[in-house]
Amino acid sequence: MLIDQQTIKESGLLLQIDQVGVANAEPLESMLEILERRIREERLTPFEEKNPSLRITPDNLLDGCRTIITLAIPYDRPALSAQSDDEGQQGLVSRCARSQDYHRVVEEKAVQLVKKIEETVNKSLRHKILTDRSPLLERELARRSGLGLIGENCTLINPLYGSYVALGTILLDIAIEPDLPNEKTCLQCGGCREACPTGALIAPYIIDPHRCLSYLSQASGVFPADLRVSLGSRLYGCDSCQEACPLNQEVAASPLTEFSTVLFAAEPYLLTLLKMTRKEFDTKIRLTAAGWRGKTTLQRNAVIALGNSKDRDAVKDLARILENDARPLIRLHAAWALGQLGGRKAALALGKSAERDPEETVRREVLAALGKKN
Ligand code: B12
Ligand code: SF4
Ligand code: SF4
Repeated sequence: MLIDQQTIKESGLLLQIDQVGVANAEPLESMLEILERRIREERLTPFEEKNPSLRITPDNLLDGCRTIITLAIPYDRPALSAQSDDEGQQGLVSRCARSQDYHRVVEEKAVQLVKKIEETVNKSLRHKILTDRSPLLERELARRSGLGLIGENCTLINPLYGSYVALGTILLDIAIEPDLPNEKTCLQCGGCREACPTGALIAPYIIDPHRCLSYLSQASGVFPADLRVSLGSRLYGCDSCQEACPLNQEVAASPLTEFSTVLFAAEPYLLTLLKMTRKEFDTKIRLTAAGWRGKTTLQRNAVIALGNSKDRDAVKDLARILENDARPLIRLHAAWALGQLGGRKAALALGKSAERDPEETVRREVLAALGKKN
C-alpha cells in the first residue's frame, strides 16, 4: 500500500506529535553559497560537518533518498523553581536543557513514527533518523516542509510553538507528495539583534559563534576573558534572541509529558552545582541536553556567574575553590571571579595563590585579577 502525507500526519498525532512536515530530497542548493561564505568568514563551529556538499545532499546519507519527514518537537514547559537546601546566587539554564534531553525524545518519536509508517505500507523501509548531530541543515529542511519560517535570529519559528522546538528528520527511500515550503519572513523588527548581549547577531540571519553565548557556554576550555561579563548568570545555552522575539510571546507550552520532569532547574543555585558529586550529576543533569558537555564546563560557567553576581558573600566560596579545586581551569576562572567581586578578602585569597598555585596559567590570571602585570 502507498502512503500519503495525510496518513503520516495522522500517525504523528497518535504519537502526540502535531508538527510533522514532508519535504522532497532534492539537494539544498540555495544553501551552498551561505555555507561557503561561513567557511570564508570563519564562522564554522566544531559542532557541525565541515564539507558543505555533505550538508546539502540527503542522498549521501541514505542512498536513493526520495523523501524527508521533519519533526518539530516543542520542549518548553513553564519552569519550576530551583529546589535545593542551598541559598545564594542562582544561574540560568536555557529552556531546551531543563528537562529530558530533547535528542532522545526526538529520536524516540521518530522511531515510533517510522514503525507506524511501516505498518501502514506493510513492509520495512530503508530509512535514517537524524537529529542535531546531522550533517544536514535541519532548519532549512523544516522550512522546506512547511513547519515554520526562518527568523532573522536564525531560528525556525513554528506558528504554534514559536522557536522553542527541537528538530528531527527521517530520510526515506519512498516518494511522498511534499508539503509547500514556508516562504514567509519574520516581522524583521530587529528585536533579536538588540537583545543579544554580545552583538553576536552581526546581521540578519548571521551569527558569529565566537561571540555567541550559546556557543561559548558549551565550548570547553578557557572562556574568552572579554565576554565573561556578558555571560551573566547563564550556565548552558542562551535564549535572549528568542525571548525578545514578538513571535515567541504567545506560544503554546509543550504538551509532551516527556518534558514535564525538571532535571536541571531553570534557575539553579550556583553553589549546589559547584558542590555536585559526579553521581548527582549523572542522575540529573547528565540526562538533559546540557549533559553531554560534562560537569566541568557547567561548573566553569557557574564560577563566572558568581563573579558576575556582585555578591561579596560569594568570596569565601570562590576563595575555597581557588585554594582547593584540583582543576586548573576552575581555579583560573575562580581567580577572575574574585577579581570581579573585589574587596580585602578577595585580595587576600588571590595574594596567597599568586605564590602557591602550581599552574602558570592560573598564576597569570591571579595577577591580572590583582591588577598586576606579570
Ligand atoms: C552549529 C549549531 C549551532 C551553533 C551555530 C548556530 C547558527 N545559527 O548557525 C550555536 C552553538 C551558536 C547554536 C546555537 C543554538 N542552537 Co543550534 N545548532 C547547530 C547545528 C548543529 C548546525 C547549524 C548550522 O548548520 N548552522 C549554519 C547555518 C547556515 O544554518 P542555519 O542556522 O540552520 O541557517 C538557517 C537560517 O539561519 C538561514 N540563514 C543562515 N544564513 C543565512 C544567510 C542569509 C543571507 C539568509 C537570507 C538566511 C540565512 O537559513 C537557514 C535555514 O533556511 C543545528 C543542527 C543541524 N544539524 O542543523 C543546531 C540547531 C540549529 N540548534 C538548535 C537550537 C535549539 C539552538 C539554540 C536555541 C540552543 C540554545 N538555547 O542555546 C541556539 C540558538 C542560537 C540561534 N539564534 O541560532 C536547533 C534549532 C531550533 C530552532 N527552532 O531553530 C537545531 C536544529 C538542533 C535541533 N535538532 O533541534 N547552534
Ligand atoms: S543565542 Fe544569545 S548570544 Fe547567541 S545570538 Fe542569540 S542572543 Fe546572541
Ligand atoms: S525579533 Fe523581530 S527580527 Fe528577530 S526573529 Fe523575531 S520577528 Fe524577526
